[in-house]
Amino acid sequence: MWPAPATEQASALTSNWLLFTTAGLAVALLVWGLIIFAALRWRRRDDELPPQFNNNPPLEIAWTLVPLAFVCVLFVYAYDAEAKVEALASKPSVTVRVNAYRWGWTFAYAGGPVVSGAAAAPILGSAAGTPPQLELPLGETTRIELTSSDVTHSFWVPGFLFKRDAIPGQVSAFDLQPRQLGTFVGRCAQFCGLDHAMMTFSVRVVPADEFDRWRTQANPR
Ligand SMILES: [Cu+2]
Repeated sequence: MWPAPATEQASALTSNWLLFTTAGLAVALLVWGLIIFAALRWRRRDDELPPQFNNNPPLEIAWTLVPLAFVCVLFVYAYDAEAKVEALASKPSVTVRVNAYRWGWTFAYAGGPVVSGAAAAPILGSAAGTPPQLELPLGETTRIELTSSDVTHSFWVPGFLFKRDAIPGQVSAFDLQPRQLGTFVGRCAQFCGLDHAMMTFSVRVVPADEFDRWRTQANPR
């Protein structure tokens, strides 16, 4: 039912999501309950009106302050979750410069290697490529420095509950600390032209020693 948080950053979002859903559901049940109660209790039986009243300050203050308190609490928790997602480690283990272009991705690891690939089945224009794979070490912090070399794209890994726009001329930095092994789907989430739908990539999370072996092997000497 809930997407399993595959990174430390995603776990902050999952808890926030649960909190918002629970709070929303509690409010919904109360409102639905009151609607059903009112509809049954004061349904029309004859031509008499049910008891009428107006101007009830305590009631009005309550239904102003209680929702306000609710929103304030949710704001604090959402702010805290966002701060955890946005936080940048002082010393990330790996740094990758990610460049999005029409219609592919380049993952340039600081110190090598550089992995690049384009749309597998482009509709027009460029030749078919192979969507690239972003390799990440489990449990370590990888700094992504995201940019674009043409139009606005968006780096989206649904399994990480993470999406960030790739904007030409700007570098957006974020950290990913995977806590689950496996291969995850990645896509461009910002419509960027004809082959936008084909602009995919994958993310593979491997144990740290395997990551080091991959890196040594992929690095031409
Ligand atoms: Cu794109």
